[in-house]
Amino acid sequence: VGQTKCGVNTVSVYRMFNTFNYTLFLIPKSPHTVYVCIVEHGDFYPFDGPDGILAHAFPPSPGIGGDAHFDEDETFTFRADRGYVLFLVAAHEFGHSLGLSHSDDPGALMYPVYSYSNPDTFVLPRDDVNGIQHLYGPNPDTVEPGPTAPPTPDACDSTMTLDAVATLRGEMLFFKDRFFWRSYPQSVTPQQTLITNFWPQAPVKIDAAYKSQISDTVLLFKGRKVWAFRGYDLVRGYPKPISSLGLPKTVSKVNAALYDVHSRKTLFFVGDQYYSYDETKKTMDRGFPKNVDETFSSMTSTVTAPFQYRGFTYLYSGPYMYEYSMRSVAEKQLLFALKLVFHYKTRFLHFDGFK
Ligand SMILES: [Ca+2]
Ligand SMILES: [Ca+2]
Ligand SMILES: [Zn+2]
Repeated sequence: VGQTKCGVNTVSVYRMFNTFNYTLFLIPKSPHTVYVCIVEHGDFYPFDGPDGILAHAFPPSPGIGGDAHFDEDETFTFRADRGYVLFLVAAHEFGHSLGLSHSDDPGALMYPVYSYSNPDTFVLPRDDVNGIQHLYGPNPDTVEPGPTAPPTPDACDSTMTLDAVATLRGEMLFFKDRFFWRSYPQSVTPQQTLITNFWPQAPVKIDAAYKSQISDTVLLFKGRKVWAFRGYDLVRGYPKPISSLGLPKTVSKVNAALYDVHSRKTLFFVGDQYYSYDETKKTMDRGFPKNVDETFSSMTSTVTAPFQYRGFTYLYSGPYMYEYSMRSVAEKQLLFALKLVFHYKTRFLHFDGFK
């Protein structure tokens, strides 16, 4: 059992885990050395074998206070997306050692459920910075300019622009930054979760997403690349260039993607135009791209996220949503188009309109 020691009373402790070896954490600028304890230990909180509880830590107090213990039955890794990244678990536990309790913000390090983040690009989220500074005050040291603490997007922020929406087995996934909200038709409150909780190999801040009916995969777009996931797994050969879908090489990103259930085509929105892709033939349809407003009247701004629900097509452009009723985009049976300028949140994220 290594001796652990609390008393590291500076927020900058979080910035110092850049170099560590397997069993020993050395915290520079601190007189204390923190040992990771990966052996049987003698407190009254036994571990539970693989998974479940990964580690625990005691809040600051004399004796055992500040100690952090790690379950030796876990597969701890440095940066693999399987098992548990020791850095993330340790940083969470040392948060407890410093006096932080759990957060209900699903983006926070102190959220009680483990989720994978790439440790090489990890930045302490805003909620944790607020928490530790509430206890210890702001960092008195000069902080080198770097990435700022990412906040967790709020579903009730009416100015928010969603990145993408996808429909998956009766659920709707609303993507924003590192997160998506899952909405079930029956649920009132959508659940917010990290994208990497579902798909550890997925990009964040995606451009577009849709569920392919043909290959039973979820496709996520970012820049010139597309990722395909079957279940939780990245399909072999992905990510691929978006040009593999027949998009011209000049297209640097897809703003939005929609599988149109009526025409059974996938629509790719790029700027003020859209393409129609035939997944069965794996070819782009002739006669495209078309101007978006040729089919979706008065949609002259960029479509940022589309989806369909109960025969209606909904197009987000920034924080606004437009509702269209049509039988088929391909047949252009445009029955009527309602230009509904209201915030998406009032109707969809909160599901008021689905009764
Ligand atoms: Ca365990
Ligand atoms: Ca988008
Ligand atoms: Zn915890």
